[in-house]
Amino acid sequence: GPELQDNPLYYKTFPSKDLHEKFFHDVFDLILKEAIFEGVQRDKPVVRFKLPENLEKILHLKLGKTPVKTQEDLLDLLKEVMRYSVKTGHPYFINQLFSGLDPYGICAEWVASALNSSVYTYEVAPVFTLMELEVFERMRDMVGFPRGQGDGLFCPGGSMANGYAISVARYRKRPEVKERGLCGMKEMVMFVSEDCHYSFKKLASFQGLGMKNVVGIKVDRKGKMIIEDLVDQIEISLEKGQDPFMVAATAGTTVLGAFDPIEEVAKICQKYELYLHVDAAWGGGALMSPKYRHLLKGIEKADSVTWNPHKLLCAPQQCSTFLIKDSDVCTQTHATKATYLFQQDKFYDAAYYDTGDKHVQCGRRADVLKFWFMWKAKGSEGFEAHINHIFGVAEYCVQELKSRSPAFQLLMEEPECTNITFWYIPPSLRDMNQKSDEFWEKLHKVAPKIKEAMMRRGSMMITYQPLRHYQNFFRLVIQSSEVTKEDIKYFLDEIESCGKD
Ligand code: ABU
Repeated sequence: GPELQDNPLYYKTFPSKDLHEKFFHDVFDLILKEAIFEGVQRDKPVVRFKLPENLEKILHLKLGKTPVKTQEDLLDLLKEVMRYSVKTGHPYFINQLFSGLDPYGICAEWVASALNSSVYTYEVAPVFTLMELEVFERMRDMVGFPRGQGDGLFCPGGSMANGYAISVARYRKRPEVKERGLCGMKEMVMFVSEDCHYSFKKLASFQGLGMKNVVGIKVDRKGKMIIEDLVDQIEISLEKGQDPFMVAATAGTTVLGAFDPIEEVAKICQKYELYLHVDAAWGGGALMSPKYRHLLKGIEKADSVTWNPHKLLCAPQQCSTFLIKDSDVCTQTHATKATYLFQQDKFYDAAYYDTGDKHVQCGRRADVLKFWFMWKAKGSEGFEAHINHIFGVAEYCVQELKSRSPAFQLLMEEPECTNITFWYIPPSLRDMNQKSDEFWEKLHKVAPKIKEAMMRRGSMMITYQPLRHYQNFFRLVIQSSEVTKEDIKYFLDEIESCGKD
């Protein structure tokens, strides 16, 4: 092709039909081939793994003063990006709490990128502002807030949504913090399950509350918060003269997929006048299914909820929401009334429709579009069918693991969500005493080795971790409706194959 620098338009930040139209089509074809259709076939690798020092040599990452020569060179760079990136839409990517490739979600994501909106004022993002209002109302209906009332925020990830809960709960208890800060105040304390997401500690630190004021409540065998310990810890905190202000229950813990007993937690919150947040970032999608929504029984009693449609519902990253029963408190907590953006003398109802000031972020992508568009394309009944399918495959996976004993041993015999946790026990360890330290020390090293082997083969990706007193175990996560019972057999066969002594 012609040299880029020879074209007088090469530096322009605006598409030119002459210079860019074919390029757009070429890139689109490339995406369809490498990332959407062919690249995620079962006979193609999930990853072409290279160690960083080798990958650096393959990729053309260095930036310089002059542009590359031609648009063909630019296409080659994108090919490289796609070739060496993990194919998270591949059915054999069961590594994280997101996966799948929703066609409508992805198309909507492209539209959002092309429009390049920032959803802080109605004047800049009229369609997305109204769309957010509709989506939040429907999500609050699903949660069960009375008449779908309240407010909502799209957030850059579930961690930030949990951070909003901390911020709003603190404001509710001590509104003076907004102006004066924490100086001279009693320690404000919150309570979470010991298996909760790490974001609570991070955001408590970020907001000046301190990580030690996030008190971990013991969990039972199933990974659920123990109510008696919650009561004990609240009493201890009061005796110490601290200022308890919030409990965060989890609906679908990150590793075990456990659901805390929200209804019972709500009763304790009512008794001690504590704010109740439910982190349903992972498990929230189950609300779409009448068959599985009982897992979140009592969630309607929460003051606020984190729910990430990019997890169980497979919306493209990122799609994280913070839903709250109180319509005004997000604005009261966060608004600073920047006069250059949120002018109150606009010709429409800016106090209602300019939603940006209730956020901590300023610029904000239109994450709403992908979820709204998916909802239009599937209806709630499509989401219900998706949830029922993935929970069904997860139930099959548990049976398959049981049938492969003693090679596999479940950690959670009856997982509540679609994360299935288990150990693979290689032949050489099968006759050892499972009560001995030596057995567990050896078993701890097995999962990382198998993970390395599968990454180098590119055959699949599944994560492992230790948790509390449990040594390294696998967590298999199903959220893509593309995953089948045959795939489950493949996963277990592949783990056995990588784990041969
Ligand atoms: N924020 C939770 C996601 C991390 C995971 O996939 O385990």
